[in-house]
Amino acid sequence: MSREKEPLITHIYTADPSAHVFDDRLYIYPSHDIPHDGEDNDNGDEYQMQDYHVFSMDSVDAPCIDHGEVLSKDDVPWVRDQMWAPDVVYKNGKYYLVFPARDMEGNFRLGIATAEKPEGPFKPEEHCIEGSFSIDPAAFMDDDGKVYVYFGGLWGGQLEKFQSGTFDPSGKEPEKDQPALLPMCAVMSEDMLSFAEAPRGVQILDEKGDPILAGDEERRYFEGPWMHKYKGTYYLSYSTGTTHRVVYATGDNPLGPFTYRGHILEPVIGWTTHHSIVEFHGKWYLFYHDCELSGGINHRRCVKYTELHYNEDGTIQTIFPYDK
Ligand code: FUB
Repeated sequence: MSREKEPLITHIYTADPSAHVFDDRLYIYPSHDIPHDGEDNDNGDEYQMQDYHVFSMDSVDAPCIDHGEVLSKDDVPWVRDQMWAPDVVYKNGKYYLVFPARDMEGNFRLGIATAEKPEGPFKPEEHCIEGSFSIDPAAFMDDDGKVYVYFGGLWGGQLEKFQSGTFDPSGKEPEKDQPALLPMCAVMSEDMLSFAEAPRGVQILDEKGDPILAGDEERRYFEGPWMHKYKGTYYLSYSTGTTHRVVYATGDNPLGPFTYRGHILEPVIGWTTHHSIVEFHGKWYLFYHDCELSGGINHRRCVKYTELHYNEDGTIQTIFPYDK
């Protein structure tokens, strides 16, 4: 029986699923939401994640296996708390977990942990990646083996406070008629432990070739980037945050510019929306989350998946999360 659009993992709360295929098996690297009774705020304090679990499946209809805790905040010297949305990339015969967390000063940074197997366990580096900041890293390996990490999130993710690369507590979003803040991209070093060059903003343009503006909340970047390649075109997808959509833009270079194309996923139950896109056994899938399992509590989310379809012209068919 298909589990499409149904909670896939029900024994713990999970969110922000990054899905990948390794050795013909599908692996999911999500956040692990911790239930508590605290209140929500724009700083994201309700997302109190302490560790990561890895899940895997033989096929989308097979049992989804929990490989258990593969990294805890107590094992990472630079981490204070809030281990948010991670991703994994395979390179140099190893699996690299790229993850965000608050450092001892309370600022979000990105770190690396390494494993011999896709299901972990992951051994963390002692320090965060030098020059890293903000949240939601998504690692994409191009056909030439180069790894690009896309990242950044507004508000709780502090992107507006890191516009110069260093933390400025007074940093604000641009005025509504100014270009929106951009997702960041860092080319990784060959050993995957550092940025090969300073991260740069990735341009997202409208149909006229003009930058999407900060006031254009239906289309501007908020958080949760993902990169995939389909028939030679690069697809940058992301959450619009305040308007609760997953949207996408396409381009012919992983560093952009990208042109806005449309919606992938309409709003789900809960404030956040976060996704990944993966090809598995000849079909394309969207992995995402909502708060159905907890009856709508924002920080108690559950991972779901559904098939994703392209049109002949390469555009993606919009997914309506509660249509069966
Ligand atoms: O899970 C914590 C945050 O919520 C993520 O970093 C965002 O993308 C949103 O899903």
